[in-house]
Order: sequence, then structure tokens, then C-alpha cells
Amino acid sequence: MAAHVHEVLLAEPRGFCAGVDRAIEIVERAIRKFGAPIYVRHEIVHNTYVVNDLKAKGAIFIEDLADVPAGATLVFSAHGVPKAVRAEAARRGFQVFDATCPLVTKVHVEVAKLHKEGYDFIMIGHKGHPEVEGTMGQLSEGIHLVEDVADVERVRLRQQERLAVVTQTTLSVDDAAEILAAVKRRFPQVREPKKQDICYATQNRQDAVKVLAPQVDIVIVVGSPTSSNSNRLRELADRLGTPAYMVDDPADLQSAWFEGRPRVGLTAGASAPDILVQQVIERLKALGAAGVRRMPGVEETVHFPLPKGLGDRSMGEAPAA
Ligand code: 0K2
Ligand code: SF4
Repeated sequence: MAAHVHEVLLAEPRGFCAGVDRAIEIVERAIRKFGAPIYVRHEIVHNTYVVNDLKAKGAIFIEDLADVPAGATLVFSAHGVPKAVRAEAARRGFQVFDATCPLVTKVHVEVAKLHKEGYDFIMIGHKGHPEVEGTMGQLSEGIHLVEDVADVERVRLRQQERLAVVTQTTLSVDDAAEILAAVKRRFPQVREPKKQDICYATQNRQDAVKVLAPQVDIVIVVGSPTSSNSNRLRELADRLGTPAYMVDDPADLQSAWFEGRPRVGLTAGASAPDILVQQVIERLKALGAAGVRRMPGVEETVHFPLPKGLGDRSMGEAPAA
């Protein structure tokens, strides 16, 4: 391969967030403690490498609880589940470990609390995404999805005196702000979350791309096509005028992308493991990259405890079964 690349700039922060780290740890510990197979509803996080690795260790990924046998141990993915799924799992007596990110659960709790106070909701998010299905599925009615500004104009509400807005945690910060502004124009009395629902990890990774993209000729995002937050990173770089590609597998990298683009920016979605970033770096070195420079950025110290019954991370290994 011809050598095109001169330098690699690494976005900071990038890659695993605290919710993903916890979700993967829950599946690994459940396998160690209870033995394979462990059933997981939906991809634990939207990453091909992570899912294949856990399959090899004894996880079975399913979408429908009908595919889970009696007596099984079941893990809910980081994206959360509708209330009906939780109820079904309880009814069928599965041992459940909930890997829903605590920051997604926080949105569910807010929806339930305000619903009791008589609120209806507008949810900003992507139709069909499991997190949106989980959050909307906290209620049987009175929650309306908007994907863009045009949708805001189309919403028909049964009442608007008590109206609150919630969002998916992994949206484009800028798009969400624009949609929220449209919601507020149409429904000025709408109640906003105390702190926005877009999570710290989504915010920080997008902020890092805003710093990175103007300094490079091309941005590579490590992430899977199903990953909302990873797609938003690629799209953001592109919107800033820097050509950007997302790669699920480092082998997908094409040397032609780098022709006439010697400075490469590299980042990874919240569900993309560091091993893939390292493999991309190796490939970029083979294309001529002499060095890797880490960009300055915020340090993340967020850490979520594990659910009861799987051991305490500060105590090391989960107890043997
Ligand atoms: O970005 P997505 O919500 O599609 O999800 P992943 O790529 O799996 O990242 C982890 C976030 C899970 C929940 O917020
Ligand atoms: Fe939680 Fe945010 Fe990570 Fe999703 S991206 S798992 S909400 S920390």
C-alpha cells in the first residue's frame, strides 16, 4: 500500500463510556457466576466486536423473550426496555440483571414521575431505536415521538397544559437543541428536564470531534452502523467540512480514503472497544503515520456500580457460583 498518512490525532475522550463498561461487565460476570448460556435481550451495546466476543464467551442474544427458555438468566441491554418487557420477564420467572445505563433509567424514572402528576410528553429521538422504544414504553399512551423540526409541527396533543420533553441520550447535541427550540416555540409552557437527557459521554465525544475535525483532513470513527452515538460523531465531522468514515472493523479501512489527506483524526463511539482503535492505528502506521498525538480534552471519571448479586468491582472478581 502506498504511504499517504503523516500524522494521527486522537480525540479525547473517545470510546467506552461508563454505561457501556458496566453493561459488558454485567454480562461477563453473569457468565462467570451462573455459567453459559446467559441470554441477553438485544445487543448489549451496538458493537459487532463486543457482541461476537460475548457470544464466544457464552452469551445468546435474542430480541424476543419467547426465545428465552424457562429458568434462564436474562440481561437487559444498555439501551433499556419497555415496561411490558420487564413485566413479561418477571411473569416468566427469569433471573434478570438489568444493564440499562443508569442515565437511561433516570429518563424512565422522570417519565414515570411526571406521568403520575398528569404530564404528557414529547420525546426527541430516532424512531425504531431500542432506547426510544424503551423510554416510550414506560407509558401506554401520552408520549409523542419527534425526530426533527417538521415533526414538531405535526404533533397533535390531547392537552398541553402539562407537557414535558425528554430525549434519547445519544442524539446530536446541536440537532436536539434545534428541535427543542421548535418545541418551545410551539408549546412555550413545556417543561424541560432539569439537566438535558443527552448524556455526558455523548456530549464529550461530540465536543472532542468539534476540536479535532478542523485540524485534520479526514476523520475516522470506530463504531458499528447500528450505533446512534457513533453515527452522530461521523455526521458531525462531515458537517464541519471534514470528510469522515465510520469503520466497524479496522480491515474496512481503505487506503484510497487517505490520498491527499495526510492528517487523520481518529475517534470511537461510546460502544467501540479500544482494541479496535489500536488496530486502526496499526493500519494507519502501515500507511505511513509516523506518530500519534492525543488531543487535549476532558477527563471522564464517571463510574456506575454493578447491580446487586454480581459482586462489587472494587472487591475484584465476582464470587464463584
Ligand atoms: O448510541 P446507541 O444508543 O445506538 O448505543 P450504543 O452504540 O450501544 O452505545 C451505548 C449507549 C447505550 C445507551 O445509551
Ligand atoms: Fe449511558 Fe451515555 Fe453511555 Fe448511553 S452513551 S450507556 S447513556 S453513558
